[in-house]
Amino acid sequence: MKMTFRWYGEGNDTVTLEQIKQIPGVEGLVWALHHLQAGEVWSEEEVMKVKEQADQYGFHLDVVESINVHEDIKLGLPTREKYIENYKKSIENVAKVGAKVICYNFMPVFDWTRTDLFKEMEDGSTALYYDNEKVQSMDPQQLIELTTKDDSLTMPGWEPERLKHIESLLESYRSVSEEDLWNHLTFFLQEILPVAEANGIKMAIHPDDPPWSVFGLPRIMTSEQSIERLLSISDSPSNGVTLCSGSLGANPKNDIAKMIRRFHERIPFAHIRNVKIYENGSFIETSHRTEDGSVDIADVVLAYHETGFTGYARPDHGRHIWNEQCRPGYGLYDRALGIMHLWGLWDAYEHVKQGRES
Ligand code: DNO
Ligand code: MN
Repeated sequence: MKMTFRWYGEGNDTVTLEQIKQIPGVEGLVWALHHLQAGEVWSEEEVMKVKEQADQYGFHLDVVESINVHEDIKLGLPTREKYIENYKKSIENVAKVGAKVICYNFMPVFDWTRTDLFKEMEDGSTALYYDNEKVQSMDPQQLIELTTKDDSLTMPGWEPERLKHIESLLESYRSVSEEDLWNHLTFFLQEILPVAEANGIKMAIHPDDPPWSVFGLPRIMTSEQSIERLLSISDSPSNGVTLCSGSLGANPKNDIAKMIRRFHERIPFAHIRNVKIYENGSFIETSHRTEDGSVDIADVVLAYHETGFTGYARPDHGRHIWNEQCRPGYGLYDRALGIMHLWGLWDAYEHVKQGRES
């Protein structure tokens, strides 16, 4: 398991590279050019700038998250051709700084959805929260107003600039079924996988978060069956999954450890975090410990350990603790604690294994 940490870039993140360097066992940054819109080419010059910063601290840039897919590709519009060509150029350019995995998602309009970015928990910390009833009863415009008040504190994928056109965006999806979305994903992958392969890059789709339809939009990466179907699109080693235990884990029917044991060869990137699910379908992001949430994180890490996982991992999100002011889910403290919890489990399993072998 290679441990990584998501970093939003100089001047765009409250966490510094100096701080990340002091978290045990972190070897690489999970990065992106966050100032670019979906569909734009990531130029060689721009990716080189990130490399220069990472080099100063000895971090690799093996994992990109995310090169976002333009809506026209998801909608299957004729204009997708141009954006697919741009995507190919971006793949080639990130390969020049050593990228080996590109995490992406195929969620229409919204990336991950939450109703509360700083929901207070019993111990006084705050965390990202999804209120199922609120989402059912709200229109998207209300939710946008609730979660994008301050530009610097929005969730990635909820850029106010893009969501200005929300009504027409939603309208354009009215006639797009889940089957259509699968077809558009297939078209996209068939175009880009040869380029990814030629550049030694694995494409790793991130599951939908939450793993069900919101606002009537089609969502297709939600379960073990979806992963099976995604992998059947192409046997290319470049066609893989970012297995996010928190996203898939919001549905109690998803057995994450089982998915790891089944699909481990096609998981180049692991997001490992916990969520606590409530009976009405709401959930909150908790600490990484199994006992604090609904996902058996100890078994998730065991599954990676047993299958000899050599891919990349990150703690995904954390709570906001010790009064840290940061991007929702992306503070330093709780993600660092999460990493140490993951290493604790991993090292213990390794210790037991070595003991058995000697
Ligand atoms: C959710 C997070 C997301 C994710 C993007 C991937 O679990 O990991 O921000 O990074 O959806 O494109
Ligand atoms: Mn994730």
